[in-house]
Amino acid sequence: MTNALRGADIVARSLERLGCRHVFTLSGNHIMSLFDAAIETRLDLVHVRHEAAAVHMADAWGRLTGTPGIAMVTGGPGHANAVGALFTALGAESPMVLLSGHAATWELGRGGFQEIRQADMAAPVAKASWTATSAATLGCDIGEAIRIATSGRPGPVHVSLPSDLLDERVEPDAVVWPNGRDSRNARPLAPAAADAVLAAIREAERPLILAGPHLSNREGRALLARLEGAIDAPCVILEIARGMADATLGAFADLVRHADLIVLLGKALDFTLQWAAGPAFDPAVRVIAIDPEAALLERAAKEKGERLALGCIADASEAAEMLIARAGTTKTGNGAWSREARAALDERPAAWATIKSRTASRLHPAEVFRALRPFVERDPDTVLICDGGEFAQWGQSMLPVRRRLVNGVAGAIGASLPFALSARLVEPKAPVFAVLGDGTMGFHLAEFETAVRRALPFVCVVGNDARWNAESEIQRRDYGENRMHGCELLPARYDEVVVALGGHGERVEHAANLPGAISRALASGKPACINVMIESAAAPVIRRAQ
Ligand SMILES: Cc1ncc(C[n+]2csc(CCOP(=O)(O)OP(=O)(O)O)c2C)c(N)n1
Ligand SMILES: [Mg+2]
Repeated sequence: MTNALRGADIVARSLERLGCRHVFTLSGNHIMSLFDAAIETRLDLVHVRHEAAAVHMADAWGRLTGTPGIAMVTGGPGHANAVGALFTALGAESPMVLLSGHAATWELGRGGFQEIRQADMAAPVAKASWTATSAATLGCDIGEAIRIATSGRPGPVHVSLPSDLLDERVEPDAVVWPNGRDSRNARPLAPAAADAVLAAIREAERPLILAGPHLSNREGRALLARLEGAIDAPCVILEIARGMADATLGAFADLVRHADLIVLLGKALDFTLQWAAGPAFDPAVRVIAIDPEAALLERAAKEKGERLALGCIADASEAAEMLIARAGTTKTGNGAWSREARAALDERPAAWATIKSRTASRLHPAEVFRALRPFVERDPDTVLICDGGEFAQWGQSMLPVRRRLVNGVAGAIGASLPFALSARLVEPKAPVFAVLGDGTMGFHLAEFETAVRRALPFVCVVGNDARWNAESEIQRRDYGENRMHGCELLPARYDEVVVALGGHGERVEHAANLPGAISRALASGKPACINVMIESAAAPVIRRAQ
């Protein structure tokens, strides 16, 4: 039995074999065997202060690299804490795997320590969710989880690992190791289907290609830019819960009403696009759906009826490559429409260049992002993270970047600080900025300790208006000025909290002081918080005068 491996060794070595480096984790009884097994591998355990943060970090890793992020948490309450964060990863189509410790198989149904139906709990927020059943095949569980997470429409996968299987010893020749990463099964777009899509685009006068969050990373954006060039039709990513009202997309809402053909390139037909129906659309608009999932094509067929011109099963990126290849040198689209579309997407109100706060010792969000813009533009590898309600929406629309992480279609606030730590692990040099509201700052403030401990510098810019303003705005609009309550906060010294945790912190009350504060935060080389006192401002909405 001397060469026998523990189940925990099989899990750790399988992760290593499949190219995983960092494991975002928080310790707990059920997974201490995995912590022990990691010592014999090159795995780096990045241990954090809340299980949801571990999931958010794996999510950010998945989004930025396209390779699976790995989170590992303990069973029962650790798993329960982690599950909520999967919702964000699911909405963002992020390839990641959550491994949760779990009560021993012999305890199940007997009131075991922290026993709960973990796989059932994670199922609605995961692409797949199961409990491992044998020690010898734990490597296959890991391989299968990674394959599912990275295939088709990427997304989170959960596997629960019962503690007795992790402790069990298996003879080496009985271990079934996972296949390499190449086992990902890509679904190409058939050439004939690509030709049919291109013919429809050629026939249309105002075609619009819409992609989902999966193509929002640097590589996805570059691919869409190539597609736009090859077919001469605008390609747009819908990646946040505000959908067509995303101010990042400029006057998109005014553009979309003129489209006569919408090609969904792996973009789910959902609320973000108002199901391509209603007053925001031309009633005659036709839709083509290209999607890796048959269920989503069926959903599109049900929604659109005869307006669905074509439905094809294919991965979004594979389909984009095939469309580029088949488009060849014959221009497909309509140059004037493409130029008009780009102008609408780039549109920003001229007033944004000069808006100033009307409140003493408070900045307007536009002043904050005018100051931040030159710092963001300095390095093309800069990572921008936007989180929270109204404040960060200004940042999203005012800061042009190739690499950014946003709350996403899930519309869940709170992930930005874990995202920033993970982004720093992905990107060793270029600045990482997190811009977020003061309410949102509270979700994972303790991760500054993780950032200091692991020497992961980034700059967070908090827009401090002492309220959950997105919800205050709803109260003002729907219930009246005199019925606004339950959304106030203190103008707290988040900067001082960060200093206490070992980082750099400053408070800013005047626009003139912000550039200096940003320079000092970057130069500190520490995780930094610039606590900017702002006046509450509703998120920007860009509409052309009708
Ligand atoms: C997990 C989660 N909880 C609650 C909400 C509802 N919500 C959306 S924005 C927001 C307010 C955010 O406040 P803050 O971070 O201070 O940003 P502000 O709107 O004030 O700029 C809230 C509570 C949500 N989207 N996600
Ligand atoms: Mg706020």
